[in-house]
Amino acid sequence: MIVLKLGGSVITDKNRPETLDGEALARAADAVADAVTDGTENLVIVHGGGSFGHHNASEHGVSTTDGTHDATAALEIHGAMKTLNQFVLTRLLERDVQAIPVHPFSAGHRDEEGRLELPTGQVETLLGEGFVPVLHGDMIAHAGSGATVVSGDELVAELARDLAADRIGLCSTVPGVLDDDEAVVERISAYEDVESILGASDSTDVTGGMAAKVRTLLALEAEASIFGLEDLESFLAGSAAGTTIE
Ligand code: IP8
Repeated sequence: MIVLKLGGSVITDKNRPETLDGEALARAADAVADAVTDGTENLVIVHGGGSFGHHNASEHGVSTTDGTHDATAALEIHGAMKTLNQFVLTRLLERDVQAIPVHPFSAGHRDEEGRLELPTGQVETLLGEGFVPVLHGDMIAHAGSGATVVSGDELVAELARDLAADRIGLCSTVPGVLDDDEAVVERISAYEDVESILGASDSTDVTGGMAAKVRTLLALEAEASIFGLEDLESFLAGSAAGTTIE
């Protein structure tokens, strides 16, 4: 089973609110469609927000930890993410990829400590029936805090753990984890390998910076790759792409 995250900044124009990067999304959809045609099965896609969702969330002061009890605010953020999700689905369906949305707001919740609980039976069943489930960063019910944001990266980690993923791919705006000379680091097997490049601190990095991504991926069983859009095809074909985290 493969979990593929399409970064929000890859498929949207981050400088303009609610604007798609149509070309990048089409390229990503082409790569997925080619992989499916070539026999890739058991693929789950998760996408981030980019210029969708994030500005609504910050307007309402909502984050992964700060919640809202205002349903209108929650629905505005959720609505923006559903709009982007619809664009992603449409591009996939146009290419005969049997994509089905799974909206985390209607599926999971966080407990009082902020831990994410995401039932994955629907994703597993959709995979078993030959569909490609497409999840996205979203709002989520949060015990004691109303509703908070759940990021695509959190969903990737949860899905990979729960469904025992074989491979995880994060398609990003950079070609991998870069060293001080901007060269792609090929392999990371311990955080100490890259601590000097990414920094030792966790605290500034709760919203999905590279350090947080690497730490999360190191903690997972499955092998993970961080790569740019130009490497999506080779990742899906089973080749090494960008930085491999094992
Ligand atoms: O771009 C963001 O998901 P992410 C989701 O993966 C919202 O952090 C609602 C802003």
